[in-house]
Formats: sequence, structure tokens, C-alpha cells
Amino acid sequence: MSDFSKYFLMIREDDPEGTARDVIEYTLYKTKGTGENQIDWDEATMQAVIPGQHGNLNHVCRVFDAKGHSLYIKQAGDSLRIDEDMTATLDRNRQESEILQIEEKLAPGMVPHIYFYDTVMSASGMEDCTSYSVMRDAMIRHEMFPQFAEDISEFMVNTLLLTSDVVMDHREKKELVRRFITPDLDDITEKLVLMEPYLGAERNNVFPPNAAFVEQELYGDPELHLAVSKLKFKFMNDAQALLHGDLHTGSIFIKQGGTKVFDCEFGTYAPMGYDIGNIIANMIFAYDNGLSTDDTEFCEWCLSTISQIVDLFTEKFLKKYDEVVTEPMAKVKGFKEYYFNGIMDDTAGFCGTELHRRTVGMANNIDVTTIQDEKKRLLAERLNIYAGKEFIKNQASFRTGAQYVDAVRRATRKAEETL
Ligand code: SR1
Ligand code: MG
Repeated sequence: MSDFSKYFLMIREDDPEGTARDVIEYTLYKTKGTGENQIDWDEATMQAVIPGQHGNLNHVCRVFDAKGHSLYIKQAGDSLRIDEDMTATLDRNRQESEILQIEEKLAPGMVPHIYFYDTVMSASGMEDCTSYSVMRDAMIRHEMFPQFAEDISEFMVNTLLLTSDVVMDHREKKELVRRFITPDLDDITEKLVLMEPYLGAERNNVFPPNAAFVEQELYGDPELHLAVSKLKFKFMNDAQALLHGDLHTGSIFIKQGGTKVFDCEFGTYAPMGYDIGNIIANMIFAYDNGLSTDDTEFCEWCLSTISQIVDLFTEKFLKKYDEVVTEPMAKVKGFKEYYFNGIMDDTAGFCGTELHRRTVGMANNIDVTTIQDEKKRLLAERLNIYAGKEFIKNQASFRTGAQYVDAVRRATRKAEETL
């Protein structure tokens, strides 16, 4: 019997048999039983399998039995999967679990249920979502999900607005700010997203045929650098709402008619526009991949989804604001419009930084890196760079879904002209 009273890395991709043994023992230790959040496992048929891994940071293993019970065990390792030399606090598993529990209350059914989390092993037991696909994989297959804009806009309005000062008691909100301060994880975002794509870094992953373009358009544009520096300080200092913090298509499970958001270990108090901008940017990456195979139907679905996300978020946010606002000063005439315009500015700005960092930074995304044809990959990268610059430099021009779609089409044409 392994000793789970001291931390050790239980999920080891280079040792599937040892992992299975440890994970089954651990799962029984944490969940065996018939009460709430316990599982009546059929021990004789239990198996534990490490699935294809997606995340850059943690380790996961799926446990199941022949009677239909199943669970995902997720564990934080000392070093990060993306780079063994990088570390981040083991406490990230607690943060993620607690945020998912909060989000489950605010947006019921839209996150995987957390059965338990364990601050000794830095591990949690999460609802098995294998009937869903990771959305990034589905995007690469060019699958379309008509419910997505409705679902994700609902998720964002509920999790963001309801954790902000316009709704929450300010003392309780500050307690959450304290609980979810994540210096290590924030440091990754502050460097990987909000600095290195502009000032350059050894660990940037620039596609060599695009190096001169990146040099000129990103590293060599002082006006852009100033706009991003303002966004960076906003991210660091504006504790507006409890964010997911890494809301890309690799952090979403999806199937026809269903959406669940997971992987919120970057969750922290920061500007709402960071989450909203991230999701829009990641739909642009899906569009990039569609363009590479001339899949017009998929590209148009991506663009109309972007448009709907922006417009539905706006409609639902403004309606809900009137229903739930508690702060008297937030009811003063004109404040709602001021507050919402700020969110929309941030959305455009952080959409731009996500477009840039995934194109040239350390953590690229497979929607673009799997494009084999060099010219088509250059088209994708350059349109991301052009669109991102427009979003960052002209934040106040992006208030409607149609304005985002027009900018993506403009950036596509402009990128085509360079090839
Ligand atoms: C070092 S971690 C790189 C990236 O992976 C995560 O998903 C976050 O997006 C982070 O920036
Ligand atoms: Mg992640």
C-alpha cells in the first residue's frame, strides 16, 4: 500500500503500470463508499489509464470499473509538463478545485463536478467527461457546435459578474481575492502573454519563415508595446472578477448540446476582459485552421460564433447587471455603461495579446502549428498578428460581434497581400 500522507508523483507517464496501481489505491482511499461524493466501486474490475495528455502543466489519469463508475484523477507535479525546468506551486490543484466548486454554484452543469481535493497529494477527483471532446481537438476536426456561443456567454456572465464588486459584499470579495492570489501562475501569464511576445525571449517559439515579420510587427512596434504595457498593469492591478484565467479551447469539454469548462488553475482576480478576449482569440485560431483547408463552412461557423459570443455576452451582461447589482454606487446613472465599456476595451486588448502569444510565444497552439503547408501557416500567423494589433491599438472600436468579424476578415486580406 502506498503512503498517501506524504506527497509523491502518483501519475507517471513513463510508468503506466505503477501509476495504475497507485491511482486505483488512491481513488479507493479517497472515494470508496456510498455517501455524497463517494463511489460504490467494483474493485475487481477497476482500471486506471493515462489518457492522451493535453495540458501543459499537470498529470491526469482516468479510473473506471465495469459497472460504469468513473473518475478523473488530476495531480500537480513539481515541474511543469511543458518544461521540466519550470515550476509552479503545488497549491495550484487546491486553487483550481476550489474555483471549480465556486463556478459549479454560479454556472450549474457547466464545469466538471469535483468529488474531492487533497492538499497533501496535490490531487483532485473530477467528474469523468470522456463522453465529451476537448474542444481544441474538435476544432481541429472542424466540428461545429451550435450551442457553444450561448453556453460560453452564459458561463462568463455568471462567473465574472457574480464574483465582482458590483454584486458581492466587498469584504467577502476581498477574501476571495486573498484566497486566489496566485503569484507563480500569474507570473507565467505576465511574462508569457504580456511581455515576451513583444520584447522577445529565448524561449519564444517563432516559426522561422515568419521571423522577419515578427521582428517588424511585434518586436519593433513601440506604439504596440505601450498599449500592451497598459494591459499588463491592468491585469496585475485590477482585481475585477474571479477569472478562469486560461479560457482557451483546450480548457473546454464539448459535445453536441453540452459544454463544460475545466482547467482553471490560472484562476485569479483580474479584468473580466482577459477571459472574454481569450475565448474570442481561440475561436480565431480555429478559423485559422479552417482556412488552411479551405473549409468555408467551418470558417463561417467560427466567425459567426465569435460574433454571437460578443453580442450574447453584451445582452446577457447588461440584463443581469440590472437584476443582481447590489453596490449602490454601481447603480448611479451612467456607471453601468462606463463599467461595461471598460470590459469591452479589455476584451479587445486581451484578445490581441492571446492572438500574439500563441503565435510567437512559448506555448503555441496546435490549430496553427499543425498546418503543414508553409504558405498557409504564414497566412494564419500573419492574420493573427495583424488582427491582434488592431484589437490592442483600437480597443474602443470593438463593441459588437460584427466589428470583430470585420477585423478578422480585414486581417486575412492584409495577410494574404504579404504572401
Ligand atoms: C508554462 S505554461 C504555458 C501555458 O499553458 C497554460 O495552458 C497557460 O496558457 C500557460 O500560459
Ligand atoms: Mg491549462
